[in-house]
Amino acid sequence: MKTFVATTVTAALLATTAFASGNGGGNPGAGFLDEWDTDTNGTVTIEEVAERRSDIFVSFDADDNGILDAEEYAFFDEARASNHEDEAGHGGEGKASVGMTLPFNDVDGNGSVTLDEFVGQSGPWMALVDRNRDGVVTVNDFGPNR
Ligand SMILES: [Ca+2]
Ligand SMILES: [Ca+2]
Ligand SMILES: [Ca+2]
Repeated sequence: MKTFVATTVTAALLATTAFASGNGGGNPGAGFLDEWDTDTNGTVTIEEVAERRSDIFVSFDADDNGILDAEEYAFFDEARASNHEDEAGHGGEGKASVGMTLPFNDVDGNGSVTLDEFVGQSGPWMALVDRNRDGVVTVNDFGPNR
């Protein structure tokens, strides 16, 4: 009887562990939706992206002049690097981080990024991530390439 009980407990523990890891950071796209789906309806729209990008811009524009200069952008790069260390390697999320870089957002190539440039790149950035081209980003745009 003792053996039977021990086996049951072990199986239960294994099941819990499997569920926990399956539900965590290993879910392709989950981290992206956590960050961008502000009304948590499972769909990231261009409006949500534009609004969130504007918030992000403002929080890194340390001197409030409407421009992320190279120095401010360096802080932004650092913040993203520490935030997303655990998410490296998911195809869609890799593209998502490209869309946050200075070269991607500095449309006129003058070395700094204005709020207009940053928010204006919402569409091109979504196009990178929106793999099935339905105009919104959902978990369907992540996961293994098929
Ligand atoms: Ca949404
Ligand atoms: Ca600034
Ligand atoms: Ca610029």
